[in-house]
Amino acid sequence: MAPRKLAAGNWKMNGDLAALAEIDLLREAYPDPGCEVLICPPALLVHPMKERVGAHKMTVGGQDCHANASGAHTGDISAVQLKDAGAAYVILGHSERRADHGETDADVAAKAAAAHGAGLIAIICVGETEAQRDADETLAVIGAQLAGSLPDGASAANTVIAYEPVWAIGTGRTPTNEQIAEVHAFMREQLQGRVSDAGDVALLYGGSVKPGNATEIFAIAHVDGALVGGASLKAADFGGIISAL
Ligand code: G2H
Repeated sequence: MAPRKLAAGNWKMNGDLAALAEIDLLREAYPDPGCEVLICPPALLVHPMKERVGAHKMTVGGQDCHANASGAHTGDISAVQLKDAGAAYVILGHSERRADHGETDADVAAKAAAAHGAGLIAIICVGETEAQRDADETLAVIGAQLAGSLPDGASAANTVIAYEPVWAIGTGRTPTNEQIAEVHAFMREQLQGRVSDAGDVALLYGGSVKPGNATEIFAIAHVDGALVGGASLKAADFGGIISAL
């Protein structure tokens, strides 16, 4: 098995029912895409989006889940519920959740274990801040986040890792190809010993991926796809990224 090739869209807190028309455009433009295509909309849209996808092989995912399957957790959503609504994936540990909700690596590992238990593929996000990069701490930060966020039982079948430098998210700035290559090779190495099929775990790059830079980024070793925010909201932009992969 080789790593899955995955173009994953993260709509973040954007989109409404009318925005599901973008799914129709993607379906029509890419009846048989050459990679896996995933959209992670706000949780309210997971089920209607899945219905809109219909028989197309595009998949739908969540942007977070609770570590418990059910219970008194007002406002939260469980992995089991996401699965029931039609999700196949869930993004976990995105830097916006780590910053806005104080999520720790241990929280992410617990959520990933819940996702696996529910039959979801967990996309675990890691990434350094600008201050950490400037202090030459990037690999130490990524290594610690990976070690702390991966649950027992992680495998290429149930886990994807996304490298998202915090300073590149939504800023239009991207690391150099060499910087991306260094982190992705390091992540592949770090997975050895933690995951039996480490060579097959898909490693995504995320942070200001656009149609204009996707081809270059996808040519970097150990980049198996992208986690795309702003450019996933419009089918025309996301389509350019799907085509590049
Ligand atoms: C990084 C990415 C999506 P954007 O967060 O996860 O967002 O592509 O807008 O930088």
